[in-house]
Amino acid sequence: MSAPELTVERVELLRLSMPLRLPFRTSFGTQTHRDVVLARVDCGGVEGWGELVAGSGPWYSEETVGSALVLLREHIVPLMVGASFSHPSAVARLLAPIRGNHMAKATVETACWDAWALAGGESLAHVIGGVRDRVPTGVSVGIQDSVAQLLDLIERHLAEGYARIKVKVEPGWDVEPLAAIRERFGDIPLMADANSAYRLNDASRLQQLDGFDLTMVEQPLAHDDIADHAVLARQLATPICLDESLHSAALTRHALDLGACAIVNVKIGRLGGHDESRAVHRLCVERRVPVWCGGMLETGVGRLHNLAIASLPGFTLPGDTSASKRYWEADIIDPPVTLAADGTVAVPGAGGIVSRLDRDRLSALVDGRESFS
Ligand code: OSB
Ligand code: MG
Repeated sequence: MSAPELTVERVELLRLSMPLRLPFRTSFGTQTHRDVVLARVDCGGVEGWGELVAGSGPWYSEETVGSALVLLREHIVPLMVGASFSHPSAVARLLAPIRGNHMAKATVETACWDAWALAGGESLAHVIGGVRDRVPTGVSVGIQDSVAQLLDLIERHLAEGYARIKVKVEPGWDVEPLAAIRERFGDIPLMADANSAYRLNDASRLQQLDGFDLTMVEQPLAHDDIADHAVLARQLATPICLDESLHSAALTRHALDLGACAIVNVKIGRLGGHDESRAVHRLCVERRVPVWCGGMLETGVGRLHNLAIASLPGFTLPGDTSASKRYWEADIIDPPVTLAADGTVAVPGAGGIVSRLDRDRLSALVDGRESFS
């Protein structure tokens, strides 16, 4: 394709709060809504959109909506306004001097990819290396008040067609619910996500999960650990997938070299944007390590970015790229993301995220707007 040169003329940050249809409980807490920040990057004639995926508090990672807004206002957006780029990788390089704060950076980095794809008349998925127009999709099911409730919810999701079930676990909500799922639903594709709820001396408890033939157990140990996961991996038959611990392609390489994980969860926000996500994908393809696209309860904007990255060839496992209605009464994109009966979701085509925005719904929800030029 032609490589358009774009200049960032203006960056807008929009704030909105969206109630989740159901509270989402993990080992680190219960979420009832999302405080969303969207970035609109105006490149004169084309615009790109990105979403901040940080939580309201520092429970999944150190970053929060508040910390990201400070970084965006004081450090990230000032570097962006007036900057020109002929390829979005230049944006990642421009932001590289800012350490950490990956979710804050990804908010605008992803928006620049979206604008650049639009300017070139291509789909975002195509320009980042996607090869599929539909991707298999699973669903992440939170901790419930009872096993009966959990089974009901899973039954509904299986009837909708989801290609795999991921259940959140923590000590005391692990062996019993997983045994009940296997008993009720047989050999469905099943995995568990602990969000760092265990310690290395819980290894014998985690060994009990080996009886359930899980595709993987995600992030059993500390959010910033790689070394203990490598020790644990040698004591488990179930493959370990890392989520929280992996913030870059380099850290992913260290984790793979140490044997800390056999599967990698790619989250664009955690990695700082599409550029680093592609680097993680390249590494994992080279090493024949399966990757899949995680989720952060995104609105349609972040969801379309996730679906684009999930269309790359190495994403061989179903992602947490569920349909809009699994999260929202009404999404901010139109049409919303929907699940087909075969368990797949469509990858967005050309036209940019801007062409999918539900402008009326968005204006009704936005309760704060800052503009930088
Ligand atoms: O650990 O994957 C996680 C949601 C918020 C924060 C962390 C996680 C999750 C999920 C939900 O599991 C994934 C989704 O459906 O967006
Ligand atoms: Mg996870």
